[in-house]
Amino acid sequence: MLIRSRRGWEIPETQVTPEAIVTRRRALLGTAGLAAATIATPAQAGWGLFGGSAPPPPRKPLVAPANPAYQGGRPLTPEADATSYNNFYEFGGSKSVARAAQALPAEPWTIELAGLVARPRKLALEDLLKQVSLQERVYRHRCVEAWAMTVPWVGFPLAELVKLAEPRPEAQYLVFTSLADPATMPGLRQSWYPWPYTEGCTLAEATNDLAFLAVGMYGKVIPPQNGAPVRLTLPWKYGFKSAKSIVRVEFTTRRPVSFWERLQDSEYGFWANVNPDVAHPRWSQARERLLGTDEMVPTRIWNGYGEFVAGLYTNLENERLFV
Ligand SMILES: Nc1nc2c(c(=O)[nH]1)N[C@H]1C(S)=C(S)[C@@H](COP(=O)(O)O)O[C@H]1N2
Ligand SMILES: [Mo]
Repeated sequence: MLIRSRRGWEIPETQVTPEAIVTRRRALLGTAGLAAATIATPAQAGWGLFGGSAPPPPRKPLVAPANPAYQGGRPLTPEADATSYNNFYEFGGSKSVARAAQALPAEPWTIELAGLVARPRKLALEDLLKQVSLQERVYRHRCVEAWAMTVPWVGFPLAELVKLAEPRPEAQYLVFTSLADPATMPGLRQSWYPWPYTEGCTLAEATNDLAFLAVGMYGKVIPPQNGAPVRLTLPWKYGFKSAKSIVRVEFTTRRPVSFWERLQDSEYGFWANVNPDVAHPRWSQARERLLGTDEMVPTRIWNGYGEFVAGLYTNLENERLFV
């Protein structure tokens, strides 16, 4: 295994993982050694994690017209990095979950539309895809842990799903639920996490043009580790808001409490909009590390998407919009 010495900018993974939980887990396991074994090293993040004899299965092409309004503004992250350095706690707490995630049962897939909608129902993903405008958008993604990537997603605006759902006038929030399948997801055995993974946003955020549901990346069907077969991308918010492998979208009047918020509200709030000037309680958010090159670049407010979304927040001065 490659051992690389830590560079000055690197924050120990114990500080940076969305884990107050690291401490709690250490207490539970009783030994620091076991806890350390769950922490990813940079060397674990490559294709090597699939093992020399077990290459990742080839992905089917999925090509859609590029939407010129969303070009990323940075060089694309190499596909091998974006698809091998992941956060997907259902498959484990390290970044190297890609191989384990190959077990995700992504086909067939249905999404339940629930709560305050005209007609609560289950939609087959393949039927849904016939009713939306599939397109490619290059988005920057900023994880709360201060790494970032730039990815060509194939998908459709979340607003199109909202329209199909026909929310009732009282609906104000959307709640997204990720698959929780104990048979294939070893992370679910870690019972101190509030499974299933859930996230939420306001109806106004969901119908903003930036909010996107991805079913592909790099011109191919999205791989399991990145949230197959359908995951959210809310690129002006920290990455944990972008729930993977979504099985349910509920419309509600009450603001949901999401997975990370339930674990540690002071560190992972409901809004979680990107802002370099509002530090995470345990580290600075001023800069971010680009997957692939490890270059450090300044973080921008709203992850640089203010022209699209800043207007959503003008009457919310009393809310904790950024952590
Ligand atoms: N269901 C689920 N969705 C999730 C997560 C997760 O652990 N489970 N991690 C989140 C976090 S913290 C980030 S940064 C992104 C990572 O997406 P990627 O693996 O495609 O880079 O997924 C988000 N969505
Ligand atoms: Mo993240």
